[in-house]
Amino acid sequence: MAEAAVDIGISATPVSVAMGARIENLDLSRDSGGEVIGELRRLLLDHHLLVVPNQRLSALELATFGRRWGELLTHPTTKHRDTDYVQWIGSKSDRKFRFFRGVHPFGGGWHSDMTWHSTPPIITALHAQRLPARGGDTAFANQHLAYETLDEEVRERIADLKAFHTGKVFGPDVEDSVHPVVRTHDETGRKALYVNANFTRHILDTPSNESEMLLYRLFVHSTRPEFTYRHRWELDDLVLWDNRSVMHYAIRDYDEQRIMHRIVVKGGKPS
Ligand SMILES: O=C(O)CCC(=O)C(=O)O
Ligand SMILES: [Fe+2]
Repeated sequence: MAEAAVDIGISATPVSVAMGARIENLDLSRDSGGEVIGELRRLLLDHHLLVVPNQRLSALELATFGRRWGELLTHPTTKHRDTDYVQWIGSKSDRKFRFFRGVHPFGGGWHSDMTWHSTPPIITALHAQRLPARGGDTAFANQHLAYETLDEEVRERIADLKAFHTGKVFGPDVEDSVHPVVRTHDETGRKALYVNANFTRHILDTPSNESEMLLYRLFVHSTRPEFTYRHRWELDDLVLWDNRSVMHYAIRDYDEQRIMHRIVVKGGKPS
């Protein structure tokens, strides 16, 4: 009865040209029945990223919300104290993190989540707990647009290629995987580039210098500003994205503490 009474005329306002929509007037601690989740799923397939502001959810409530979307994965390095299914993403207030040299292992550098996993998460949700006064945005890049705007000749060249992704940045026992360079979204059928500078090391059956040059070319193209949206966080924002469609980059330009809670929803094997 309560569920049927929910008005699911959820309104979604685009947040950029490349992707994303903002959903107002939703309280996910209350409105998370099947119809709401179904509508959010549809919106996520259309927009690839959803910003749902003003969500007050504990870590356990976030995990409960996440389970409505599918099975949750854990992460090797970042477990929340209340549940293994929420990742606690934070840093000590320590200047050495600002403008971190190279790629910071957690979220710095463009990536789709956990592509080193054999069945990487299709959806990630990030919930803002504590934010610096300025900075700490997250950037996103639409990989359907990236794929669709490649030269025809490059699209043909990469059509059947596979790439090796490593999880060893998180520890010697974390798995590695091989995935197609072009991923077909299993729900929309749309193709996307699926390589990233954090975890993709080389292209299979390709001489190493050629593999390196091709990956470099793809990495540069895939993050053109035209494909991006940059999210400026407010406390209690919940942002969900589809890892089959977008890459993201946590921008480490701040000194203060920034804390996020995260859940990741398991997917199938990319194809
Ligand atoms: O902290 C962020 O903004 C994003 C970190 C990240 O890459 C992730 O949560 O998957
Ligand atoms: Fe990430």
